Amino acid sequence: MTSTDRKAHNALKTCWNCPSINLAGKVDFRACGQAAEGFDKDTSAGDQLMAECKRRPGLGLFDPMAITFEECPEWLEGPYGFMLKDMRVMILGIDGYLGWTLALKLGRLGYRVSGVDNYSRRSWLAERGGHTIVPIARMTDRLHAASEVLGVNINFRAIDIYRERERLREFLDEVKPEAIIHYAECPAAPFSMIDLDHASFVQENNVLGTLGVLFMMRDILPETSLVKLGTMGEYGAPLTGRPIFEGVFPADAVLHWDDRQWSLGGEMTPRDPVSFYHVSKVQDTFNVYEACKYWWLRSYDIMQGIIYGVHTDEVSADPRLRTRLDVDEWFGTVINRFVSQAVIGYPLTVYGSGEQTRAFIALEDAMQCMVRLINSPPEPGQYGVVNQMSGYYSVMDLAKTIGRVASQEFGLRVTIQRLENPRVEADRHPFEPVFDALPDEFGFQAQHAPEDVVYEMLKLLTEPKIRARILEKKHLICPSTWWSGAKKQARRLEVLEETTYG
Ligand code: USQ
Repeated sequence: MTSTDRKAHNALKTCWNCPSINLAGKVDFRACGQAAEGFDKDTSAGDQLMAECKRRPGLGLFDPMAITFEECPEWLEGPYGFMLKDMRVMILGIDGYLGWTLALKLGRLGYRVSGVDNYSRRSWLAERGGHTIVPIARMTDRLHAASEVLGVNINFRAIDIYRERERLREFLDEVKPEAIIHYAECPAAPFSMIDLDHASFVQENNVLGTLGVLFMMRDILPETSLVKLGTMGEYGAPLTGRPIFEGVFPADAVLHWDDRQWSLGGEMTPRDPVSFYHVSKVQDTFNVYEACKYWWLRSYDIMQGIIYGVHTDEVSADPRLRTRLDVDEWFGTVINRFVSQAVIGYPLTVYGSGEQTRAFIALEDAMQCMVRLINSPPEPGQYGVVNQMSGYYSVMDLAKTIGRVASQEFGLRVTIQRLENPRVEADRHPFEPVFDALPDEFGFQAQHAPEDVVYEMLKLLTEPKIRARILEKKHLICPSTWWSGAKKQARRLEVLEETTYG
């Protein structure tokens, strides 16, 4: 088979995967297994599993496995596989770094995008006196610009998904999204470690917000797929050196103990989170898993590596469409921080030895993954896990790469400093993540290497106005939030001049 006649990754998925299916009353999930017992036996279909299509009611009752996406006129082939015509996608957390970026991309591809946000990311930053260093417009201006520049009309409502559940329920019922993308959580490990109030806030906000969404889906959107943002940090870095599988052990994994052996295939792998924020994601994992089991909801839980970057075609189309970029101690992630530090001549803040290794993925690649997951919904009851990453690197290697690109391409002089590590984390550890599902099952191909993305970031961040915004918040760079509870600035352990690492 050549690449030209290879089928799209989701061509052979069937109505069983499609959110347009109506299973209500036709499949008795309580019977466990795709039991035919509950459907209407008065029909001529006998004991076969039957369903209706919400988009094509004229089909009547039919076998949901009989029609594939490539055969169905509602599914059209696009750049990321077959996509459901005018698919309704709701993004929870649409004002954030990822939510806004995805909204524009989906809108541009022809999805009908709606979204909610309570602007909390903006207020969490304000708590510390920080700001996004890439300026972002107010939501009303963003929406206006999306329509004017890209022709994308987004149905937005300001809602707190945990504290305004009734309003969320009403909006969900009104829009009836066929996929829900759940980004509406507090994403910062250091923020969750500030004190008891912050740890409680993050866990309550994240875990109970998600729990509410699951119950609403049970009640009003049982066929909708949930694409939920988890994190690679749920797994930690197993010191045994065993691979970090995608959520569950592979079918042929075996546990040997005490002269006996058992299959581990399909069992959840152990989690070993690295902050109270990461713990909230582990709790979500179990809540989503249970909801799929009890109510036959369908979900992909995305174990996402650390994101970096500022560019997609859509967010770069107009300054009012830019997505946020945080580089402070609480909300800035490591590559985004290092690049901004390089721009203002601040020695790159490597914590500890810098040998800690993490999974990464560029913003644009992450968006590609999301569209592919939306296009290929799980089956009823399926809790799928993907490790969403495109490579893994040590923090020190990344600092050196950023230093090299900044000095060779932009003439910046970059030093690296090793600081006392405010976190509790192993800095020498094995790390062997498995990340096969997205390329093998969803057709994902990473297209952006760290060097290229860093170059793109430097181009934007060295613009005088943005550089000035980094300088303005320079005092928020050095970490002072310690996992131990200490409140002090991290001490410098070593400085690496450009000549020693370049
Ligand atoms: N680090 C430094 N210097 C810095 C900042 C971080 O050496 O200035 C190190 C940290 O010690 C850590 C690593 O870089 O070992 C990653 O830290 P990070 O702040 O970039 O990322 P993390 O706290 O792990 O969390 C971030 C996001 C979170 C997401 C997670 C993916 O904030 O939402 O879940 O990345 S992952 O880490 O794979 O779990």
